Amino acid sequence: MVQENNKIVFTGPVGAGKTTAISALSDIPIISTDAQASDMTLNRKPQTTVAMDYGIMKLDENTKVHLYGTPGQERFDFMWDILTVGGLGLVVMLDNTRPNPFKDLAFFLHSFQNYVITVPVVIGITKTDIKAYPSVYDYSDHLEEATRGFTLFNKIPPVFEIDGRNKEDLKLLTMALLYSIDPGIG
Ligand SMILES: Nc1nc2c(ncn2[C@@H]2O[C@H](COP(=O)(O)OP(=O)(O)OP(=O)(O)O)[C@@H](O)[C@H]2O)c(=O)[nH]1
Ligand SMILES: [Mg+2]
Repeated sequence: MVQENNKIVFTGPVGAGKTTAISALSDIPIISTDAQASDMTLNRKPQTTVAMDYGIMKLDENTKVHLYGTPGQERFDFMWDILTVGGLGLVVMLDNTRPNPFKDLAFFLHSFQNYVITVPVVIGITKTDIKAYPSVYDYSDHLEEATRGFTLFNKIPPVFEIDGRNKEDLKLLTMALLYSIDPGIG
């Protein structure tokens, strides 16, 4: 029987909800490297990922999607390149309540530039329940500027408004990525 293994990577700034998302999606207890954040006021949450998150989403009996989450903090960026090896796609999660989420978009697309020129990317905007603006259309409008100097593998990546705690929202986001990797998947 054919076993299909697919690996995707979740990235984005501190607090965007990467660890929350992987634990909501995973069919196994996630492996996480969250540690007590040294500056709680900066992160507004007690824990932060220092190396990676890992979970598995089972699409059917033979198809597994390996979910890897990166640390959001730039000081752990040595993990970013390691985690993308063998990956088939990227989820960029952005926190709508951050001071400059368009800058975050550009920063993460640039940081993962070598990856996203070869594999598709989807974008999920979280915490729109706390702050409704900017909208998904505003993010789409900023994509050209955010990718100046290189061309994304999927030229116009979809942008979704999601709740990082909501499994159905996360499934939609992940399936959008998986279908752009392989329309026949699942
Ligand atoms: N109100 C609201 N809270 C959310 C949403 N998505 C995620 N959260 C919360 O925001 C926090 C996100 O924390 P994490 O999942 O640790 O964030 P992370 O992206 O892994 O952060 P680092 O590992 O520090 O880079 C959690 O407390 C979630 O419950 C959302 O859409 N709305
Ligand atoms: Mg995390």
